[in-house]
This record gives sequence, C-alpha cells and structure tokens, in this order.
Amino acid sequence: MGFFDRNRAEAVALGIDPARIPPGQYRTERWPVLHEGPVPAVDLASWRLRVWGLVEQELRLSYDDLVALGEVELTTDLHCVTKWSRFDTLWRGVPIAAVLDAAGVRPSATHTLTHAPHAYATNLPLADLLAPGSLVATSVDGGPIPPEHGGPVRTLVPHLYLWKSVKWVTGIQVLDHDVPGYWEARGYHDRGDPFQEQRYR
Ligand SMILES: Nc1nc2c(c(=O)[nH]1)N[C@H]1C(S)=C(S)[C@@H](COP(=O)(O)O)O[C@H]1N2
Ligand SMILES: [Mo]
Repeated sequence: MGFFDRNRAEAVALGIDPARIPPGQYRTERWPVLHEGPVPAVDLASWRLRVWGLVEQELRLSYDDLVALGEVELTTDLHCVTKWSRFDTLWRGVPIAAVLDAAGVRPSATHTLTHAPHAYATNLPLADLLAPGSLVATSVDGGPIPPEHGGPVRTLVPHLYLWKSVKWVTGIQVLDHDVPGYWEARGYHDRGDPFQEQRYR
C-alpha cells in the first residue's frame, strides 16, 4: 500500500467519511503555513474591509461593524492544492453573503476578487462567495486566527482549494466579468474545486 492509500485508511479509521477526502489529498494534523511575501502587521483598530464595485453602497467596515453583521460557527475541512487536507477545523466569522447583502450587490454582478496586502488577490464567481460556508473569519479553533494563518481576519471559502481563502483580507470587489487573481494568472485553475481536482489550468 502506498502513502496515499495508507493515509486514507488511517483517516477512515479515525472516523472520517472517505467521501470527505478529495482525490489526491492526504490528511495532516499539522496546519502548514503557505503564502507569498512577509506576514503583514495588521492593526485591528485601523483595519477596514472595503467592499466595492458593482454594489449599491460601497462599504468600509471596521472590525466592530463587521462583527455586528452577525457571526456564525462552523466546522470545515481545508484542502490545499499542494495535497494536504486538514479535517474538522472550527471557524467563527460573518457569512460573506451578509457582508455583500449589506453593500447591496447589483443585478449585473457575476464575479469577485478578494484582496489582501502585497497585491494578493483571488477571483471567485459571486455564487461561491454567497455559499453558506463562505466566511469573513475572525476566529479559528476557539481562539484568534494566528497572524501566520491570516489573522486577525481572513476569508474562508471551504468548498474550494485553500488559495481561494484570503489571509489578512482587506477588500471584496464585485465585478461583471472574471479577472484572474494572483495564482490564477500563474497557472492555477480558475475555480479550484478539490473534489474535481481542479488544481491547474
Ligand atoms: N493574502 C494571502 N492569502 C493567501 C495566500 C497568500 O499568499 N496571501 N496564499 C494562499 C494559499 S496558496 C494557501 S495554500 C493558503 C494557506 O493558508 P494557511 O497558511 O493558513 O494554511 O492561503 C491562501 N491565502
Ligand atoms: Mo496554496
């Protein structure tokens, strides 16, 4: 039995439904840190989440404004395109749907870009940001999100590969066409569904 089969058998023995393990992924208990550039120092007092583009009203939400939209908790699995998966991560955050609702998405909107410092961005169809599991996350595993994992505030789009979840998020731009993000312009798949192994273009 090779590494992946042995790893999968271990995960199943731990009670993980094999249907939750995307093809070509292995389970890790560690949580690897992956990003481009240095970890930015984010000052929560001056941090804002800007929502702009095809919205009725541009928003610049402070942390308190964001949390006032209402937080939820959910447990999800993380799938990285480099083949590791971390199961049962507990998150707390505001559904991105609630943020976009507060801005009022215009009917012509179809796509989005989520932005971060150092020109990191990722594109997503609007529907993926509106999915119930998609959060502007403020907490993980019962505590603050560690800076190296994108804290204090990152997005989480758990049904897609993890490069679609933006650490140190600063903005969500709503568009009527698709614009590739940082990795998408460098050959990663446009959508990135792990269960369809949409790794590279
Ligand atoms: N701002 C920002 N977000 C980012 C990245 C990045 O370089 N910058 N890298 C992405 C990639 S490729 C991955 S795999 C995940 C890793 O998240 P983690 O370090 O918390 O595991 O963050 C994603 N979000
Ligand atoms: Mo990644």
